[in-house]
Amino acid sequence: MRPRTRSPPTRRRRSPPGRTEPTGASRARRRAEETSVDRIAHPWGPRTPYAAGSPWPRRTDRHLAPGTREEDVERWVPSASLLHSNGDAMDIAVARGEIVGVRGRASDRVNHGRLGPKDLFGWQANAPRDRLTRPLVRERGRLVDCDWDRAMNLIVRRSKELLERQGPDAVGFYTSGQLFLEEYYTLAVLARAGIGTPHLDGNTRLCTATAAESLKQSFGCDGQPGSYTDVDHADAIALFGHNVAETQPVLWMRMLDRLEGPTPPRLLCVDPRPTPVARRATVHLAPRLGTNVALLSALLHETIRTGRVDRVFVERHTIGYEELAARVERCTPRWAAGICDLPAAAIQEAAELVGGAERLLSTVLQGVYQSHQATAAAVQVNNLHLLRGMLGRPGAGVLQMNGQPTAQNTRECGADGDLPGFRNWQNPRHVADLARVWNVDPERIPHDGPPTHAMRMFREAEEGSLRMLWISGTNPAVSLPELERVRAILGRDSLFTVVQDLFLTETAHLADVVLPAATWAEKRGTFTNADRTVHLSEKAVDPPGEARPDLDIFLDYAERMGFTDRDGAPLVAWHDAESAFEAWKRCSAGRPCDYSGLTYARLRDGDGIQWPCPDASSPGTERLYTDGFPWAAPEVCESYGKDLATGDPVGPATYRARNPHGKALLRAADHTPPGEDTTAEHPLQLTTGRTLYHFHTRTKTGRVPQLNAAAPDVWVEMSRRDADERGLAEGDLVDVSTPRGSVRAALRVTGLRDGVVFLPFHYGYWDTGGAPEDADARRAANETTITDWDPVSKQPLFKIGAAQVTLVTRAGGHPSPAPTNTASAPDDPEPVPPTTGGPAAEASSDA
Ligand SMILES: Nc1nc2c(c(=O)[nH]1)N[C@H]1C(S)=C(S)[C@@H](COP(=O)(O)OP(=O)(O)OC[C@H]3O[C@@H](n4cnc5c(=O)[nH]c(N)nc54)[C@H](O)[C@@H]3O)O[C@H]1N2
Ligand SMILES: Nc1nc2c(c(=O)[nH]1)N[C@H]1C(S)=C(S)[C@@H](COP(=O)(O)OP(=O)(O)OC[C@H]3O[C@@H](n4cnc5c(=O)[nH]c(N)nc54)[C@H](O)[C@@H]3O)O[C@H]1N2
Ligand SMILES: [Mo]
Repeated sequence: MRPRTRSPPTRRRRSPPGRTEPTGASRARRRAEETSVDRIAHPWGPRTPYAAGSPWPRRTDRHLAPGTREEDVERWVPSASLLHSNGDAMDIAVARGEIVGVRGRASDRVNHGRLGPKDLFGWQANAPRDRLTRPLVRERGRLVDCDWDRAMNLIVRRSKELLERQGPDAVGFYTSGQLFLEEYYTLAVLARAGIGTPHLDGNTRLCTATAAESLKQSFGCDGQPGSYTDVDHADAIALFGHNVAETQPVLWMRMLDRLEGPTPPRLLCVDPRPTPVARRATVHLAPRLGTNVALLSALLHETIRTGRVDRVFVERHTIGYEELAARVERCTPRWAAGICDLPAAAIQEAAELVGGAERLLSTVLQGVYQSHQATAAAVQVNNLHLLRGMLGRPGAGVLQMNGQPTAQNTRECGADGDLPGFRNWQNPRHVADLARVWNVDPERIPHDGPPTHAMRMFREAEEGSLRMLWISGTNPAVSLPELERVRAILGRDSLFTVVQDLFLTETAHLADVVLPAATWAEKRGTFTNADRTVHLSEKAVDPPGEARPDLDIFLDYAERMGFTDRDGAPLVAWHDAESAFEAWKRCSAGRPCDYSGLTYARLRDGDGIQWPCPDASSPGTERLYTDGFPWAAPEVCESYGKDLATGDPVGPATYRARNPHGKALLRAADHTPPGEDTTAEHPLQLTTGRTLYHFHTRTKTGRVPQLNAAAPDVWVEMSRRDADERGLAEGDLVDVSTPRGSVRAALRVTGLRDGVVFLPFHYGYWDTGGAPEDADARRAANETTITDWDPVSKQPLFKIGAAQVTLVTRAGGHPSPAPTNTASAPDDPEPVPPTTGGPAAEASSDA
């Protein structure tokens, strides 16, 4: 029997008196009793089982600061989660001008009231303590305080100098997946039509560039086909390289509630680690790293061999079947078994699970996206759904997941290198249309080659042609691969760096100018989650000191630079979040991501709404592709496609000839081995990723007591066999080394795949003050990762590399600091105390 997640022990308590609820209806639904749960020990809270096709029950989660009573809350301010891509709707509790807690919004389509641990506790990171409150500039090698005028004038002077001396190519912008839509759009306009630079990208390049790319390759355009409500209907759910339990915990709660209800779906998990998803899976495959294409080719082979292709759908809606069928013909389960190092029978079982499904939901994330054949593999998942006609109806959907909360907006607004509104840079009519929206000459918008991707921008900075880099909402000195190189680039005298952040991060330490930004809850704006749901996030409290919303900073820069349109009027003609949103609506009108029907008023008064929403009467669009693939039409499509092996763009003429009527594209690819394979010197495969309790480089979650205590320091995971072979035991301090560098970490022995080691990438140097030059202090996973990327999406390969692990000192009985109730659970629980949060981590749920 597979272990079932035990219901957490709960404490009954009476509902507090005087609680304010938004509507009479939710008051009526309120239970007399609430349960209180330690949400560090029991991250997913109590279960509310439900059956296929019935609505997911509501459950309102809340957490208030110790000593704060419900009646102390003066205002509940609407927002949504900002520490992952799920977009869980929540209200922020405010008292005496401070945030004092949060609660989930029960009426919202996304979460029906639930919140994950990062959202229940993460708001504490806003508190001023060590927030940046004034701009800083570098003087004689040191960062010193200054006022906004001086900092902005310095940036403006440098920008103008560079534009004059070298032209727009000297200036680059590297932004985020964590700002708001209004901010990205403003940045895209000023970078593209103001400066006129091709160098604008987001950290979304490291994150879900492959999600966007795979959608373009298969459907001609970005846009998530599926909806979270597909979980309510699916009879099979397949997760490819996606640890949803830890990275979108509320989406996992929805799956758990189906699993615990009548008619549970069958679950396929493809992941080398024993994640909470793997533990609940009907079939768990733990393949050799970097073999996703081989495995998926075998699943496609079996789909065809067993006659499970939906011939009518394929004929009517797709092109490329013959080529795909020919390509996977030899990809039998036995063939894939050799490459993936899995039993052929297990692959066959997985093929049965997806092939026998009538309502299949698949999700894809970093185990696929951060690998050497990222796009080729992600596209095979789309192929599986196209072959089986599993799109556009309840339960049949693909979620090419996002990771960051606002990554969808980075993409839509064109702050990720693409043109805003999913316009096609190779289509002159799309460029002309954008020029019309902006009232500029089309030639002013750079479009004569593919947009510069982030890895390329850093290369140009290294070579000295990029002379100014403005970094907003990202911490590349911890999150980019091969950190020694990244530090050297950011520290170059020839590069003028501006860093716009909340804290003095590892990256800010290397900057020439540091701008203090306001963040979530301190500013207003909208953002869109992984299933296209748009939420409005209102300002709840004032930012600390002189910190300003990113939008204000960008508007200020545009004004000081004097950017104008072709009539001499201001290029950026808006002045606040709502007017920026209205400007974006005009840019999105008629495009697939159409926001025309949304307004701040509508989003404020109701719950999240999914785009496209073309007019005021539209309720939004739950699923895309309910009847064909209109956005793949040559005149509409965002991309004419790329060669899946080389990434070379396909030209418009070829696309038009191949796909004149705009059908979905079945795209074939061959498995190729990863560039860096294991050797005698580096005999282990290294992968990196996340844990439930931390977000990225921990600038927020590292400052939250409940979250930090659950995973306070770096560790490395290894299987029992590999540990025994090296004479290593739980807690031993080891060096994990690759040809790039090494990390010192405490060993956790787990049930992960033999031959693989895993490092969490969250731990940098800001809170230890350690210097990476010192072997003892080196703890950022990216000291070890390689500068290389998927040829199609240009996403770096954080999940593939070769490493060795060697003993530094014995633990002497001290276990590693890794959590015990996640993928890092020890294979032998005996010597390791369980992860708990205690009274400070109690949160209530009204179910
Ligand atoms: N708690 C938490 N949640 C987050 C974030 C966070 O930092 N912390 N970040 C957010 C962001 S930006 C992102 S992008 C998402 C990422 O969310 P996920 O993609 O779910 O997270 P990862 O841990 O990066 O990787 C997922 C899994 O890929 C597996 N994997 C590694 N190599 C392979 C392989 O070769 N094949 C397959 N099939 N699987 C492999 C790993 O074992 C791992 O369990 O999470 C979002 N949510
Ligand atoms: N080895 C390895 N490396 C990885 C990954 C991996 O799996 N393994 N995953 C990659 C992925 S998927 C991602 S998304 C990246 C994440 O990498 P980063 O983006 O570098 O990580 P964060 O820590 O989220 O950095 C965001 C920064 O923005 C700041 N910030 C937060 N809110 C705001 C705001 O409103 N305004 C401004 N101006 N700043 C703000 C935060 O303080 C923080 O410094 O890491 C990538 N790197
Ligand atoms: Mo990400």
